[in-house]
Amino acid sequence: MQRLYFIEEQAEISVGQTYWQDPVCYPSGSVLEDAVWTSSDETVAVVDQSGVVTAQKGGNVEIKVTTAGGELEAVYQMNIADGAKGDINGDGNINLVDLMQCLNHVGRKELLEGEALEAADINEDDVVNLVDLMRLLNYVGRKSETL
Ligand SMILES: [Ca+2]
Ligand SMILES: [Ca+2]
Repeated sequence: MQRLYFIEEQAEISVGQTYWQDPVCYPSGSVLEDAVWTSSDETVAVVDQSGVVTAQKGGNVEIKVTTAGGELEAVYQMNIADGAKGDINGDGNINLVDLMQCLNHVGRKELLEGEALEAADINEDDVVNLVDLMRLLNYVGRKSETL
């Protein structure tokens, strides 16, 4: 009897990153042609029909591949780390300290760089400006549940 399984039963990536693994078929045989890939929650991660997973937001999803005829299937768990968006100083919390750092950057008082700059770019448009600052402000001020 043929078996289909993933070597990595669990994988972890961050928001915006992609991941890919093909399942192993035993005994060997090419069963992946026209296989169907699905994600248990497409708001967390989407998977294309080559099995490439793209993380959308933090959470856990199950990635499943089913052979074209539906005879075999394999699943693995995908953990999406929330990334460090908003946590500019990287201390694990998003709070006033981060807000001040963002404010200082936007006000050109103290420019952020590297990972801090990336964490401050909340909407991921490659510039840290008022838009990011406002989102951070609303989040820290609890006006918004999400960044
Ligand atoms: Ca922080
Ligand atoms: Ca931005």
